[in-house]
Amino acid sequence: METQRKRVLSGIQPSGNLTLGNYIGALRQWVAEQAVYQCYFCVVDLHAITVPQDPAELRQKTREVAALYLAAGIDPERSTIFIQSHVSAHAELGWMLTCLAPLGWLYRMTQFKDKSAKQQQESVGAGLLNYPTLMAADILLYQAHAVPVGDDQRQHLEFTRDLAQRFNHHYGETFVIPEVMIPKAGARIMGLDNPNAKMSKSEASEYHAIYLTETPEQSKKKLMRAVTDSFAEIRFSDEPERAGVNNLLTIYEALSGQTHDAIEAQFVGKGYGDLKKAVAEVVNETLNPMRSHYQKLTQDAGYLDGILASGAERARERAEQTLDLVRERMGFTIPKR
Ligand code: ATP
Ligand code: LTN
Repeated sequence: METQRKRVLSGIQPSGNLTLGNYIGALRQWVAEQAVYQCYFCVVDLHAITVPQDPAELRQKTREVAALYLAAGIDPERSTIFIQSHVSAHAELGWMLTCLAPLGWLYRMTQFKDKSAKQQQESVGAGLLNYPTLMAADILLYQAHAVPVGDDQRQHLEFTRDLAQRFNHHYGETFVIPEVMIPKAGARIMGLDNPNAKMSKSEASEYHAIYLTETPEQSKKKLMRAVTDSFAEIRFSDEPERAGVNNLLTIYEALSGQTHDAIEAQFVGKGYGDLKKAVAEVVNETLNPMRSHYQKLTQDAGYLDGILASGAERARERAEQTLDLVRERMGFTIPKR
């Protein structure tokens, strides 16, 4: 098992079709980090069931997300790709950490407040409250130094750091305290139909999100219909009334790699229609190679299965090592092997 390079871990829930937000906020960074870190990327199916899922669909989405990791450029020779539920240590450490996590910390999580508000209070699942302790287990099992995520996960990372420190304080130095890694441009891509809400894969409305696996025509159509404003002025802005145009500019910035000044200069004297066309072009230029790679992968189920099997094996090796250390620290007997 390699120990020299620093480690990265991240994951995405198989709770719908991956969006441009998932790509810009997470996946794209992961691809770049493979050059520097020893990387672990998992499909977090145990997190997806914190809200109701259809079993057949969950199984299909889990494979789809794993295939998209490959299509986006995660290299299984360099990085470990696996499915969270294939490595039982996640659920085990998740439980141990749940017993250490103060309820007050869990109730304070904004994701819990948002997602539980959408359900009948009496029937909100306990898993939704415990979501962050399972996420902490994902990260701490691999002694990850860095966790690349979008801006919405900042609070969960703070929680993970606090819980790791609490563990180290109670039981002695055990866990690496992980750093959050948030992209400079595009850490929070907004919905095309409502630029004041985060673009999310589990939002059902038709014109909300760009999906990685849709056709270029569908992406273009949605971008051409994106909500803007009546100012007729193309500039970056944090005013809520200009959030639609700002979101389009942010997507353009993240995918073109140009500066704010260069982008604003490029659109002087142009209209929103020109901006939308330019964004659609750069979005499709970025996604099309991934789309064709994904199509090829769907034709070879055996190849994906092989990668997931060897990924789970590598992940288990690292995770079990940490779990033994935790067992030792917490006073469990270590199973004979
Ligand atoms: P759900 O709607 O099911 O909660 P989601 O679309 O928010 O899902 P997650 O699986 O929760 O996606 O997130 C996977 C990764 O993608 C995380 O690192 C998250 O921060 C990032 N991410 C998700 N949405 C966006 C977005 N709109 N902009 C930037 N990053 C995002
Ligand atoms: N909560 C994350 C998904 C997630 C994750 C992780 C991200 C679960 N476990 C570990 C990074 C590291 C989300 O994006 N909603």
